[in-house]
Amino acid sequence: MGAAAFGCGVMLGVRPLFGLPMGPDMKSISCAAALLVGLISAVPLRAQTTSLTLDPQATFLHVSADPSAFPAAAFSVAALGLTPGGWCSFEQLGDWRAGGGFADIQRELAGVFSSTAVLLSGSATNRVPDATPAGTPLNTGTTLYNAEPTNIDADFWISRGSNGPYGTIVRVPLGAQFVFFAALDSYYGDNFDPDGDFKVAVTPLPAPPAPGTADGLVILSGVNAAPLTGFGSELKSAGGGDLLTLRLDAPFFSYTGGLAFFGVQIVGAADPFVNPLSFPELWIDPFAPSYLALFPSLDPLPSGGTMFAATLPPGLAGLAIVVQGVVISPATRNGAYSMPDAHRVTFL
Ligand SMILES: [Ca+2]
Ligand SMILES: [Ca+2]
Ligand SMILES: [Ca+2]
Repeated sequence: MGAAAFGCGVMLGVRPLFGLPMGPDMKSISCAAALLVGLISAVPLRAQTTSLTLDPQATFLHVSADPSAFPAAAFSVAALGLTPGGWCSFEQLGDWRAGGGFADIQRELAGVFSSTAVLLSGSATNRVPDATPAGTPLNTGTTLYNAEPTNIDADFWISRGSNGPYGTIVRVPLGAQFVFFAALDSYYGDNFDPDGDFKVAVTPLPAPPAPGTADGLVILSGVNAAPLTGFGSELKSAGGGDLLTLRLDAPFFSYTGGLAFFGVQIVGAADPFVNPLSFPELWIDPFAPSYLALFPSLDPLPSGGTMFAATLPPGLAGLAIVVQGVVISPATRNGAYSMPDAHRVTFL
């Protein structure tokens, strides 16, 4: 990636975000794991991608009989250009090695926000006592030795293995001032990264046009192209003869089997996004005559999500569709439901 490098490994470069090209003015900062909060706050970061080098031996999870595990560093939310209540993406770059018998291919990463930089010792089950929940929940397993539980409620998926996804979009929780990162493993003392490429890229983002709950359910849309989610993918236009592809997915598999619905609301091309019901993240009304179901209401969400594709007929100019879905599951961040951002396709 990079062109010019300066200072503490600061590099200029262009990098895709979930398949979407980003602007040429992004900066990424690649400093050693020893980079401390005060040091990164000295670098202008707003609206830029910051790449933090991570140590796969470091964790915020409980450890047992693992004396070589390191405490995870606390990174300042403000120094990363993030704002509580605002939006950002996290993406794992590179890979790490889970021990001597493993290759340098691991792509598992989690994060957790906190209102303080306090990280308790590895003997505590919940080492982040001031954690502020956000993102897609994940269930971590037990320690390799003594099989002690490690799961905490507040942490979130960033990267989930060799098949991805390798990144996520999160709404920074109110009160969050720090964020910790951890490779996901049951024993940390033997982890290492021989080529030093294990990093997390953090990018502040504007709020989506029609935000959802930001905890793991996503809409993907595409016009004559593979459907995409994430920043810049929410608004599209399409005409007669175009192939429209719409998908609802829970890419971290957190809600597979949850009862879901997925559909489109037909609106006027100039109509704004509205919340028709009493849920602030719901941008469709599945009870309205203008709602068209693409997935049977309250059927279990399949692994891999559900997809709809059709070639558009002519004569739709002046109309648009709002695309959204819902999954009902106790595994969601609010314990009841997850809603993705809504997408909108305007017909030409
Ligand atoms: Ca590596
Ligand atoms: Ca290991
Ligand atoms: Ca957890």
